[in-house]
Amino acid sequence: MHRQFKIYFNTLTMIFEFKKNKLIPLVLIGFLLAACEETNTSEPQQLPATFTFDENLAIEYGKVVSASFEVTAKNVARVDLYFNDSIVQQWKKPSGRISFDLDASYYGLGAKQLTLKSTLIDGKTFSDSRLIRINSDVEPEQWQVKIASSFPHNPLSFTQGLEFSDGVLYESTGDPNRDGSTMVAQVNLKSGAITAKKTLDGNYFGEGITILGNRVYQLTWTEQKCFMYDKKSLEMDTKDFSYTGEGWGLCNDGKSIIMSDGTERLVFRNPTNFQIERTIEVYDKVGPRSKLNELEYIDGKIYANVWMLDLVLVIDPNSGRVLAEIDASDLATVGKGSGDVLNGIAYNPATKKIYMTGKYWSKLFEVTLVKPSV
Ligand SMILES: [Ca+2]
Repeated sequence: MHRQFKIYFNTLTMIFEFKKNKLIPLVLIGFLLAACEETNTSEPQQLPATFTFDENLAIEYGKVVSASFEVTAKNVARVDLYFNDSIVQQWKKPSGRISFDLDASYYGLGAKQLTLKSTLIDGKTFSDSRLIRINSDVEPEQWQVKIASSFPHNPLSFTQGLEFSDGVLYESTGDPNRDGSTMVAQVNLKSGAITAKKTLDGNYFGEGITILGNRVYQLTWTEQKCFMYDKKSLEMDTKDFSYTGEGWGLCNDGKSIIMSDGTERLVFRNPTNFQIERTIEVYDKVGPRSKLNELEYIDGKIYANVWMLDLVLVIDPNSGRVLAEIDASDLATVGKGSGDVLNGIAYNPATKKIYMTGKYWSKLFEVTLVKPSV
């Protein structure tokens, strides 16, 4: 099948999946487009220079890997190798198979775009790209949790955020039934009682919270709004922030708001304007760790609940390396009941105590972390 035709065919198949009721006109449009391409392109494109390795090449941070590309055309004036947006190497009039070294230490962990841009003698340019992944060089430690204390937790709370500020426990919830049960609340730790709360209507699905200065920041799942409240009165700010993509979990390091979006990415944002300052990609030795949900910043590390697993990751905020995995399945055994997944981790810096719970759980636990003895 002709390459262009195949692209349109695949596109049509995808559209069919999502919009079956509009299939017939789309099929017609698709075939018309394909027919136009068939007549306009006289020859299949063969790139003058191509990588000799497949997509998703994985390299461990710190390692240097030998890679290569093949020059198949005779009229290539220059080949530039780009790592994301930067040229890292250049060859004049290359021919045959060219080897080069990929130094994974040069860039941080995560998915990177490697692009081979070839320029012909007549000035035409062609690009071949591969996604490569730089994995962590650290084997995560395996930690356990031990229950130190058990407290009641409101079993109607679909927990999305949990954090202490000045000794007060704050909790945010989502709204799976779209009935207006999204809230930001102050909670009495010992009784589990909600002592103050502000709710949003069913148009908003609340997500994580974090408290910086006197402000509570609250994400929404798909509504792309971050709402803010006075942390004492819970009075909502008149202004809010917008962002692109989904909102899942929040924490802060005292300077930046740190946000998860359900992927392996954690974004650091300026608390005064919510602009992105930097992004880390969370990786272990095998690859990306996605579905990062509720977050907590404890002693210079980011702790992240992994959605659908009874697992919390301990992450280096500078590199994105997973330093440890905390198996919290013992908590689920005792606290989950008929509730949903583990989600909710809070640290009280005044007492140095860590608390965990889950969505619709009837219990909230103070836990101690059991690390392997050295
Ligand atoms: Ca938290």
